[in-house]
Amino acid sequence: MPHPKSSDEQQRFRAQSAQAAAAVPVAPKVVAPEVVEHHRHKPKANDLMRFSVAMPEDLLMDFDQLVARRGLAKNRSEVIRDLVREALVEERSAIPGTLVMGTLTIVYDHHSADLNDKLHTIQHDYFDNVVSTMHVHVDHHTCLEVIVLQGETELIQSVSNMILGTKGVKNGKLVLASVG
Ligand code: NI
Repeated sequence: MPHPKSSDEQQRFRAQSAQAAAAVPVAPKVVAPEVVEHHRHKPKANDLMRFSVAMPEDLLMDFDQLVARRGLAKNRSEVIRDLVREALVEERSAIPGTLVMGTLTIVYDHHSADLNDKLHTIQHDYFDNVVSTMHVHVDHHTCLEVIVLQGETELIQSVSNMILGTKGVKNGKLVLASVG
């Protein structure tokens, strides 16, 4: 088409172009959302990302033995992920005000003077935070107790320390799990 020169010609050209545009039906462009998502290749939070780790050979050999001990379902990546999660839970559990669940396991001799009473009193004083207690009579003298605790981390740790510090408790350990 020759280039229009006069303003009349330009007007005619525009009118023709508008007619031509109106005559051709334009199909609405439909793109399925999942196709758009696929083409973006945006990494999602749970996508596995690769990175390389450098460590001394003897540490790596020890680590591989740990991986082997954790069973056939685990490999280096799985065990590293477990260790990272464990470290994060521990760190979060240390922040005051964080809600945690704790399992306190203690071993004690029930013949120790007043020990059962003392342990009972502590658990009744903090009944709001004691979810459940399992008592196992290990032998004639020894008892094992698993106390499940719930609440703000500093309170759970101080209740645990009270129990662990009670005279007659032979040993014990608190394990915290972050629930937030
Ligand atoms: Ni017992």
